[in-house]
Amino acid sequence: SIVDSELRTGYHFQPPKNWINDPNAPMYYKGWYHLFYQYNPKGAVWGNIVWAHSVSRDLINWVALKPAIEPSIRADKYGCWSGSATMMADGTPVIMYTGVNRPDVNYQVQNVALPRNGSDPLLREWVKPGHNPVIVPEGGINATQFRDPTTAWRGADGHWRLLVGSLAGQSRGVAYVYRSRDFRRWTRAAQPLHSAPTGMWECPDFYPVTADGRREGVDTSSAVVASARVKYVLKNSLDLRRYDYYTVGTYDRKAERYVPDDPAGDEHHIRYDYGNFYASKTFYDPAKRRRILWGWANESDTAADDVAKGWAGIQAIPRKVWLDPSGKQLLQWPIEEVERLRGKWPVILKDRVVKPGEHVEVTGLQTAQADVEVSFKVGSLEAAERLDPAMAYDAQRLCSARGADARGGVGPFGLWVLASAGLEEKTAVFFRVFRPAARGGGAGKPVVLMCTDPTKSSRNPNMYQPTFAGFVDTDITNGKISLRSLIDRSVVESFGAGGKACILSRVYPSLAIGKNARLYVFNNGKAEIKVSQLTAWEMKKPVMMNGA
Ligand code: DQQ
Repeated sequence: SIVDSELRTGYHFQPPKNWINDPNAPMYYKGWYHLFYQYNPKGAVWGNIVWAHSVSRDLINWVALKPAIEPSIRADKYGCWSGSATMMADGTPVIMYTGVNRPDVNYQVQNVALPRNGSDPLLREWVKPGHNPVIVPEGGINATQFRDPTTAWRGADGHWRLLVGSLAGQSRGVAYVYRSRDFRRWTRAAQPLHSAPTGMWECPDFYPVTADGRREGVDTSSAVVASARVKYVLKNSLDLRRYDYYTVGTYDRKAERYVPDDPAGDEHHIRYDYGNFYASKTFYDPAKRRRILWGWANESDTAADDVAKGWAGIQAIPRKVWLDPSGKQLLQWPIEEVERLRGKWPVILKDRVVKPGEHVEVTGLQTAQADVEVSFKVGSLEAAERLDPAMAYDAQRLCSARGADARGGVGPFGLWVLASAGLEEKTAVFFRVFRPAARGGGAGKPVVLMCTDPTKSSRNPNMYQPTFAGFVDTDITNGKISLRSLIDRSVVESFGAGGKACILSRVYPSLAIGKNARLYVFNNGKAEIKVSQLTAWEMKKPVMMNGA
């Protein structure tokens, strides 16, 4: 079993001990970023859930405060589950969260909590008004699958609207709309905002994005949202599959319904992240006019090891999100503040050819805790393998069937991170390029697959080491593609093609830890590739203080 302290993350958000899950109610208030999250004060497994609370000036260095919301009223006696914050017109935040109010079944209601003192920028104390719960399951709603209220938005009529995730019948994921004039009395709209046959929708998120190619974020309740230059994103966390998928579409305000642009969007399952990333939530940051995404990454170690380590769960590095110019998907990039943790002297590799079968070590720095950016240039796409039409929609299967060590045509090429000296241990983050499956003889653009293969990441037995993969919607005909990996001891968070596809993976090396972790560029394809530039920085530890 693995209990090495070298596996605790260095710069990802993590409390000193115990279990954490979903990020809750992220917000910016009077110069401080607030992060709440699901937390078990009593151990490293899920249970006894309260809202832990941390604050930061820069989303990187954190001060832990005492839990903000704990079971204390009838309507949340058995758990304070996920929820969101909304800024009232006067600038004070309100939190809406799910309370579990029965010990025998997880009967769920929605409650509000208000700051005791709005002039405290740290918002240390939260009070629960006596009129809780404010939303209860009625009209045939499944009371045990009814949770995770979103940030509310205000319509032109001045009324608030928010979503609650649910399950209708056996298998329909639903986002119910509730309306209120005063954030106290809520009425459900006759029709849900949207639904799809995907199973329970946990942690819905619904927000506007600018549709004119700018990276600026849009506030959920801003006046701009009524303009044509805004699109909407609806994200849901699929309880059954444990991943977050989203669609891009339009919000029909009159009908109070959301319509995805791609009618098959709910089946295609574009994901924020093709790895370990769940129950995420965005918020609008007025300080830097951007939308930021927070997601939770669970351990993929055994529960017994979690208990032995005394901790479980991390938050991914916050990502800025904006709409790709194609309008079809989002782009994601680690918030710029994380770059302040980079050491002064990066190691740089320039114009280095990596021949078929070759690997090149990047030396001169510690890489257990590092940030690596690479731009690759593929010599020729001639050698690209033909995509098996049977696999054309299943990145995961394609990647598991042909792991990083399987010789390919164009690729696999990419990085081996957290690698041991003898390469007994390594986590591969890579690309593989295919010729499109011949359909009607037309030659479409090459298909780019991005994968993380952790099957060799640890010599320890009995680990859950799923291969993760996604297609990257990028044009590689000029041979160019980029990769960035945030490596942090037991997490590898990677961004392909400038944030078109992301994969977060948890790994637990036993040899490739601390100073013994190495970094390589590898090429297991037939085509030569060139590293046009690789820049690798050691990452410093941020300040994680206890201010409780
Ligand atoms: N986690 C919370 C729920 C949510 C789930 C409970 C998602 O509110 O649906 O800890 O991870």
